[in-house]
Amino acid sequence: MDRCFVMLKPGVLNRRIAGEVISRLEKKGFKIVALKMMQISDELASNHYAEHKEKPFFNELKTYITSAPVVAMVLQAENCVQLVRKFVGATKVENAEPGTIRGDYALHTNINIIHASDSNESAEREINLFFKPEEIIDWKDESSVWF
Ligand code: FUP
Repeated sequence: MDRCFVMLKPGVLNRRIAGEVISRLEKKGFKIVALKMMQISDELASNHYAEHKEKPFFNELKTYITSAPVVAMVLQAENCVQLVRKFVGATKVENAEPGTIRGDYALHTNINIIHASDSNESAEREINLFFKPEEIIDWKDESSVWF
């Protein structure tokens, strides 16, 4: 089963919508196999966004991402990365369609509220960056018993 790293950025806790966003991800059907709240260090922020090191928005992005705790998650589903990215919406706020998380909750590209891996390779790298193997729980899904 495919996995995707998802991170609810500081704006989510500031705006008290962590439950709402997690609920939307759950209702879509993604299986949460890891979840924790954490304060990102400057070093972790630099590692995570290493590809943007030379970009003009890098320092601002780091300041934002370390300004309050984040909620880090690993989601699991078939074709997980592609589906989560669609669910999250476009990077540029003007392209983020209503109905997507970014389309529904953000007015500014630089302080959007959610990160999702953009490929299976990024997912693996980011999951290893944020989680120890024992923090990921591939639990037995008994949903068919309940519904
Ligand atoms: P995404 O994978 O959709 O998060 O997009 P990127 O990796 O390109 O960008 C990472 C973060 O950098 C975005 F969440 C917001 C920030 N960013 C800007 O502030 N300005 C830009 O022009 C592009 C990205």
